[in-house]
Order: sequence, then structure tokens, then C-alpha cells
Amino acid sequence: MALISKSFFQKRGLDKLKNDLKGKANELLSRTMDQHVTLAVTGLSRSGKTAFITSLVNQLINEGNGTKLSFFDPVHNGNFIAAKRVPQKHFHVPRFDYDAAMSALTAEPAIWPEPTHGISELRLAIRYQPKNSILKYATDMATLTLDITDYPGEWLLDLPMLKQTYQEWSQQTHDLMNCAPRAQHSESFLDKLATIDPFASASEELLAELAQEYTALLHTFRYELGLSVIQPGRFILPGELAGAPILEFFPFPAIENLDANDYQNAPDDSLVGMLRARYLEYKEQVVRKFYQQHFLRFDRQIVLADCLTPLNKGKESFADLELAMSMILQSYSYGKSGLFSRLFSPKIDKLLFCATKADHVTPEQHAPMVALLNQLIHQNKQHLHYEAVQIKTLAIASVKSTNSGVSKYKGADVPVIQGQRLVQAKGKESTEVFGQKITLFPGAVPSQLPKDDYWQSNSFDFIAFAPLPGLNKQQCLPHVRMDQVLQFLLADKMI
Ligand SMILES: Nc1nc2c(ncn2[C@@H]2O[C@H](COP(=O)(O)OP(=O)(O)OP(=O)(O)O)[C@@H](O)[C@H]2O)c(=O)[nH]1
Ligand SMILES: [Mg+2]
Repeated sequence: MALISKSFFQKRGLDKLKNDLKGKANELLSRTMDQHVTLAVTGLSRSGKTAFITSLVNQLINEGNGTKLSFFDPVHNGNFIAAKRVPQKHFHVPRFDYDAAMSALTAEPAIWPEPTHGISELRLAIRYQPKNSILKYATDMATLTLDITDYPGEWLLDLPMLKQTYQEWSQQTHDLMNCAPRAQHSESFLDKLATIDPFASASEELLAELAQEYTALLHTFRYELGLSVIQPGRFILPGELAGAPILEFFPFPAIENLDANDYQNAPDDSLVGMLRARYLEYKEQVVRKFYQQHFLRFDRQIVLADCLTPLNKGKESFADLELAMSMILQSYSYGKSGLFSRLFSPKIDKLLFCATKADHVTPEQHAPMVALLNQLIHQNKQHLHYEAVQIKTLAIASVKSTNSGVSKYKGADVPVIQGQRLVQAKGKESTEVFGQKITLFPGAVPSQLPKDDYWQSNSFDFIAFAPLPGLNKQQCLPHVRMDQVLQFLLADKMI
């Protein structure tokens, strides 16, 4: 009896040990195999970043409730289990305010989330059932940790400054300020600079005052003229640097007795010397630091572009978007000759460009929207070498605010959209005034970069809409192609 009992217990002990070991091995395997993706979302101000992240999170945590994610394989194939928000990794970075955004979109009447002015983060834990990867032998439930970072595209506009001296930057910015449509607004500021002796010792107050004027000009360029090239980007979106002296400089154009040597060697307490010092400090402490502390961590990047607003504003605004896109793309130019690869070595492996607010136009205009965005990107292709980076372009609506249909006009079928018009108070960023329900064909999107004659013969009327009424926090937000976004960005990590 004692003998039987001993071998019985020995066997049980061995089994338990085997099971424990197997469990430990599985746990270790699944822990080491647990996936992690850092997703960065950028775009110029008002391009739709907040709406995009809110919708992406909402689609994942409410999966299956309301809308379909037919093109997102993990959902389509049934291996998606659930997603939930978990505490973010970096406690020093502000939290992306998902709850405030959802409260705005589900309010009565529904409103758009407030503009945001800096970087923020949010972390999701996504549970799924591995079906094809090695993980399936270890566990029937794996976790994909998704870190999402929202940051202003304006910050990327600063990258080219890293290779410019203060003199070169001043000259380039000055040239821009002397061209339409900036010239008219810049005149009095430039006239004022012309009366100042760059070699005289300058006070902090004078610098602060002129920097404020220059910043006010940048606000006019962005929010009144609808221009995209705003440098330095932090001046209109300072984030945590608001009010810091590092943001108190401006371009000082070359004048007769100011040559390259002066720009470099003017005494530190002269106006030009102080401007030079702050410019250099800005490049090191702000621009370079952003790339080192944040940009280099990103695995995947989404660049959002609102092409419709510049089309509405006209030729100069659209040309400015073209220039801004080419500046932004320098951050993703990884070829050996690229500025970026000489300064840093990023690890982004997927790059998604989205033309946002596709619900502002009728569905058959989505293909021209994508074609236009492709042209904006690929005209710079000769300068870009995306080594090992997968690129995709899509036309999306993160939060669809119109319904599309067909209307009869003079006996013919015309595609239309219907929604509640949103009137934005002029010059203000966020004041929203609701208009009436409207049904319209807003116009055709050019599928090519518009040429000069195009602007004479075409008028666009892409209007802003309020979010649809009756949205619900527990349901998926209506969208256009967010499932394709998820498919491109996440599906390969959830197999
Ligand atoms: N119709 C429609 N409008 C949208 C959509 N996404 C954004 N918008 C509009 O674009 C505006 C700006 O969107 P946000 O998501 O706040 O843009 P942002 O890039 O975060 O802007 P900043 O925080 O100022 O940098 C919103 O207030 C809406 O009017 C969309 O999917 N459909
Ligand atoms: Mg925002």
C-alpha cells in the first residue's frame, strides 16, 4: 500500500512539474511573443487627428457594435477578442482625452472635439486568438499592446531647419513673407525690422515683443489664409513650451551692412546675436529633441491630410500644402542621401497617408481624392527612397457626418450628400455654429495637381458638417474605411 502510494505520488508530482514547466514555458513564450506597436498619428492642425484617433479607439473597443469592420481580417476571421484602454507607458506625456472627444461627439447637439495643441498618448491592450503564428502552440489568447501618439504635423515642418544656419533660415523665411499672399500681411512687421539696428544690444522685452508679432503673423497665415508652411512649427503649437524664451526669435532679413560673417559673429548681446543663439537653441533643444525622444520610437506612422480645405481656399493655399507636404516627407526620406538618415536612424516600417473628411464629397470622388494625395506625395518621389517602408494611401472619414445618395436634377441622376452644415466663425479655430440640413453635390475633386487654368474654371464648395446626431458611446462611430486603416496598420501583428 505504502509502495503504491509512493509511486502514485511520484507520478503526480512529475505530472505537476511537467505541467508547471509547460505552463511556464507557454507563459514565457507568449510574453516574449506578445506584440507591441507604437503608432504615431500626425497631420497639420485641423487635419483630423483627434477625430481619427477617437474613431480608431472607438472601433476597437466597441468592435461589432454598430458598424462592420469587414476589411479588418482579425475581425472578419473571428480571431479578434476584445480591446480595452490601459494606462499609458509615458506618464510625463499628456493623455489623449478619448472621453472628452466621445462626450463631444455624443452630446446633444453633437459637436466636434476641441482642437489640441501638442503631443498626447493612449495605450490599448488588444486581445486576440493567434491562428497562424507560432503563438498558437503556446496560448489561445495573445495581447497586442498598441501605443498611439498624437502630435502636430507642424513639428515636422521644422526638420529642414536642422541643416540651415540662422542666416539661411532668415533668408528663406523672408522670401516667403515677401510673396503673395503673405506679403500683404507681413509688410508692417518687415518695415519695423528695417528700422532696427541688428548690431545694437537688444533687450529681452524687444525680442519678446517682436517674436509675439511674428507669431501673430503665423496665426494669420494658418487660420485666416489657410496656409500650411508655418515655421517654426512650435510658434503656433508650442505644447509645453508656451511662453518660453526659446520661442522668442524671428527671421531677420539680410540688409546692406549685414553679411554672412555678421550673422555668425555678431556679439552675443546684439539683436542678431541673440536671435542666432535662440535659433540654435531651438534647433537643438526642441527640434532635435523631438526626433530623438519621440520620433525614433515610432513603428508605424499615419500622416493625415485635409486636401479639401486648401482646394476651397484657392491656388496659393493649395500650393502651400504642396510645399508643406514635401517638407513633412523629408522626415520619411530614409535614403542614404536623406537628411533624416544622416541625423537619425528611424525604424518606421509602415507609412499610411490618408486624405481625411472624405464624407465631405460624394463617394465617386474618393478615387480622385486618393489620386490627388498620391500626386502630392509622389511628386517628391525622386528625393525619397523609402527603403523597406510599406506605403499606402486612402481616402477616409474617421467620423462620417453625411449620408450619400442620388438626387434628380433636370431629369438626370446626380450623386449628393446630406448633412447638417457647420459654420465656423471666421478667424477662430473652434467656434462652431450649426446651420440647417443641406443636400448638395459639393463638386469634383481634381485627380491631378491643379494647373493655373484649373483655378479659373473651377469652383469648389466643400462645406463643413456637424457630426451626425444620436451617436452613442457604446456603439461604433460611423466611418469610411477605418477598417482598411486597421487592416494596414495592425492585421499583420494579429495573426
Ligand atoms: N465631416 C467630417 N469632418 C471631420 C472629420 N474629421 C475631422 N473633421 C473636421 O475637422 C475638424 C478638425 O478635426 P480634429 O480631429 O480636431 O483635427 P486635429 O488634426 O486634431 O486638429 P488640431 O487638434 O487643431 O491639430 C473637426 O472639428 C471637424 O470639423 C470627419 O471624419 N468627417
Ligand atoms: Mg487634435
